[in-house]
Amino acid sequence: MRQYGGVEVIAYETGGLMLTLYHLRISHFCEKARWALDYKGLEYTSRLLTPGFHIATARRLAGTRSVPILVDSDSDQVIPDSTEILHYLDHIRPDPPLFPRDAVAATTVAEVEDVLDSEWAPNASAFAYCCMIQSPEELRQRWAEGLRWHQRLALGLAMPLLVPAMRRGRRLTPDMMPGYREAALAALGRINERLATGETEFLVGNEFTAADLAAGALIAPFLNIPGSPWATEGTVPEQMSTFREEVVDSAAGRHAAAIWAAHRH
Ligand SMILES: N[C@@H](CCC(=O)N[C@@H](CS)C(=O)NCC(=O)O)C(=O)O
Repeated sequence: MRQYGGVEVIAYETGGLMLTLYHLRISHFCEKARWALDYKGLEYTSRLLTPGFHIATARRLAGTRSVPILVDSDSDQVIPDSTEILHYLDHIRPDPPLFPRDAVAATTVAEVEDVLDSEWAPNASAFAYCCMIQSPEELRQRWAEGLRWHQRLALGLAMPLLVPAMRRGRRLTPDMMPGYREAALAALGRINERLATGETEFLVGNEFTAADLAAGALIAPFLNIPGSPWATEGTVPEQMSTFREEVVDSAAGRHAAAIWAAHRH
């Protein structure tokens, strides 16, 4: 058994690969990595982390503060960042590809993925957290899903510190919401434009690529898809339901829903 930054990595051997994914359940960036691993048919050990405490694990493993992080104990590689993970998986399991072999198409995929990663996802997430953080107990319940008893206990104890730290650190205050919303919808508009000019069901070319996977994973949290980690029953704050409606009614939202239905098994 090998050690990474003091953390024991217990991995199953799968065709010579020993992969462990450190992730959070309701994180859309983590969904990108989970989906890519499933798409490649790769088995992996799942290390579900406790929100808040995941930052310390990320620091120990990769010197970063965010997840997902993939550890390949076969090659002693630690890969932080969802996009890097997708590239790494293409490297170790080329088929089916996530990035086209054609260089021009691969550049376009990377550009579309970047709009989703850097413009849509952080703003949409900040907007959603501005809403959720107004009800810390509901947020705790959502975060607690899938965690083990000691993780739930730690989360419950940490919540009174976590909530104000997130409000300050990630600027999750009501006055910031219009800016996050506008930036997220502008990014969505760029994806809509791309879909309007496309001739196939995919964002780039006529094959499923990392661009479609990123759209599916990063937009799905706003589509309330039954069975997804983000499905909620009951009412959500009005600002959130209006935002969700705009996403659901957009070409990008419809694309993400179709991609999820067809490709997220
Ligand atoms: N660019 C990174 C972003 C990952 C990210 O923002 N992860 C969030 C969870 S959704 C996180 O761990 N945030 C902790 C922090 O940044 O403090 C990726 O693609 O993996």
